[in-house]
Amino acid sequence: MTAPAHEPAMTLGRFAAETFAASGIKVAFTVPGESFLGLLDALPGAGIRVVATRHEGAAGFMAAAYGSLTGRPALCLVTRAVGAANLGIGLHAARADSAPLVAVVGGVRRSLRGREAFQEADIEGSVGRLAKWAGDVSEPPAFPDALREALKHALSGRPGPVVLTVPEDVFDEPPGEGLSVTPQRGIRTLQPDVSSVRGILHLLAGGRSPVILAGAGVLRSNASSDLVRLAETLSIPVIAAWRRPDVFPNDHAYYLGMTGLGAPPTVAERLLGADSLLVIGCRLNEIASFEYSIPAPGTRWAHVDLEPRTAMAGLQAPEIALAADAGAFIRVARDLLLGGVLEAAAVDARRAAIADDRAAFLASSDVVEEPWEGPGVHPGRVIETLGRLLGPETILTTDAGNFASWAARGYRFRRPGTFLGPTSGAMGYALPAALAAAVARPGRQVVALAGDGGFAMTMAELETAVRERLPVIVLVFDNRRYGTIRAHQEERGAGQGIGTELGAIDFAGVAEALGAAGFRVERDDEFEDALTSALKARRPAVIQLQLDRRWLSIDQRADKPAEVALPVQPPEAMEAGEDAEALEAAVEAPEPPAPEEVPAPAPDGAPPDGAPDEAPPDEAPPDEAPPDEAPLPDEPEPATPDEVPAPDESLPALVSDHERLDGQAPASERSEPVSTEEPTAVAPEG
Ligand SMILES: Cc1ncc(C[n+]2csc(CCOP(=O)(O)OP(=O)(O)O)c2C)c(N)n1
Ligand SMILES: [Mg+2]
Repeated sequence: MTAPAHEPAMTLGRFAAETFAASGIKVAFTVPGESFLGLLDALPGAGIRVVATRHEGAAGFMAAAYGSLTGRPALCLVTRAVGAANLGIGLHAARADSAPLVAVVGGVRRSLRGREAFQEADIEGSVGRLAKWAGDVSEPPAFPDALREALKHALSGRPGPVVLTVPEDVFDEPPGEGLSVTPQRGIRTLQPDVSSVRGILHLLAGGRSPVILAGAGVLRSNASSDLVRLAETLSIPVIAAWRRPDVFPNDHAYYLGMTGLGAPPTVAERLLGADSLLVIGCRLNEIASFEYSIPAPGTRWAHVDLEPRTAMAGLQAPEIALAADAGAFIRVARDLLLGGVLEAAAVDARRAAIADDRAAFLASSDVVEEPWEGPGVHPGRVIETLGRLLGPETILTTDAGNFASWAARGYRFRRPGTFLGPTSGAMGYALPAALAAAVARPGRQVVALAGDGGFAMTMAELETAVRERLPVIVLVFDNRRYGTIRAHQEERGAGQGIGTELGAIDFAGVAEALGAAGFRVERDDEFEDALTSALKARRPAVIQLQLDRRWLSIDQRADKPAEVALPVQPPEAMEAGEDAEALEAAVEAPEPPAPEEVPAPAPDGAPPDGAPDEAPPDEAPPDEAPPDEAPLPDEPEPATPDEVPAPDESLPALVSDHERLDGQAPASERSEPVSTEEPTAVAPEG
């Protein structure tokens, strides 16, 4: 069959565009350059949306955020040394967040290489080193394999950014003989070793004060609801890793807060006091682990991650390191528990302890109690108002900076996939990330939180929002200083503000100039009206919040000494295993927390408000996928029946044949599901 006359000639640029599209890539963020037009111009024809941005750093943030939210890579197209250098911060952000991202750098023409050509540089050996993988195509025949390799690295193992540099003229070359477009695959969901799962369940069941620390891996595998049920089944509370607060419903009675910057003191205390700990889908980086004080020396712990920690650089290795997809682990763990129910007389004690811990967390995470009459707005009251007015589906993004500490402590996330924040701590992230969220989740309200310093770094992207019709709202916490660094200066006793004092910007006016709506808020009682108007406007908007400069962070006002310090010495972890005998008594399945008016978390990945997400979450992978490969992870695959172990009879500490204190048949024999299988209820508190 001959191609229709209007169809453009097949080139390697078009081949690449179609390969990206066939592999599930839907959007490209770019500042165009003359060095990749053969690819750029082919994208719309392949069905890939092109979003032109105002800076490659912002394009990188958008792609990183898109990858974090969806688990699928976006493209980032940039030109030669200048565009690649600007892109660097986005690569670092994606790397830190384990977000898939495919960057293509248009390089100098083949005939000019190595001759100090215009904007020529060793991209692979420079910026490429910020990425998980980088490659450089030298001749057209190498291009298809390089594409395949790039996609594989972006998606396999711990996902991350890849950088492929392609000489400009290669995109215009005809494809080689017999070359056809085929979707490139990620690696199939990594299933856990069942005996290790059993070992981890024993470790948790044997503890007196166990905790689960959950991170992005749980979100990526759409397993938040499963985690809720596992936590309820085991009567174990959950703490979210830094900047992953949406991994567990914050209004659930078992949620005890988020680690890292802005955490109330109860979070570190509870983790340091844990005698057993499951870290799942979390890298345990410096901030998330309170400078590596977690896990405490006395804590027995297990790590479930695509790349679990081994002993390194003075860090302790886990007792059990299990390389597995977080969701697959949780599902296998729950299936093992189906054979019976937790048999521990200590369950009641555990639940009582969780209730106490929850009360302590709530008491220490109040962000509005600080008396304040102005001038300027009270940041905690802003967060409280957001919590009241924004629906549970609203996606929040944040920038780096101390202004974010009020949200970190006081905002309650109720659904998975409703938060994006850079674990790289990169300023300038919030607005581009909000745009990416609006692209990926059309119809969902998106609100970005930024300081005046961070917002000014990427605020030109407001024009991108206007042009692309992405009605995001930005809250600018304006203290006219790099307040975080100023706080560090204060701590060092050098509070003169060298380099940290900034001038005023009329951010509301800037917003208007860029085609967005602008609001200025100087008093607490003005904020609610401004937010309501911005929400109604359905177009990009900036709300400039004037802050008194004395607010340095949630725990530190310049006129008051800091009240919260990281515990240096962990309290003694409770003695583990002392109550092993308690596990011999069977008890009824733990009750889930009482249902209430807050709806249960939506099925993972589904837009609970019915908003049309870009891809339906339940798209099944094609059956014909080869055994070791699967398509890009639109949806993690459910374990097939033969991958799921049968209910396990060999969990003596967890499961017994005398679970029937209430006279019921063993759970595995009932026709009705056991209570742990019932729809999850979410208990509101506070
Ligand atoms: C790209 C980048 N440059 C520098 C820093 C160091 N840094 C961290 S917070 C901060 C100040 C942020 O100022 P602002 O956005 O106004 O928030 P505030 O600290 O005032 O709350 C700086 C400069 C950073 N994290 N990222
Ligand atoms: Mg500031």
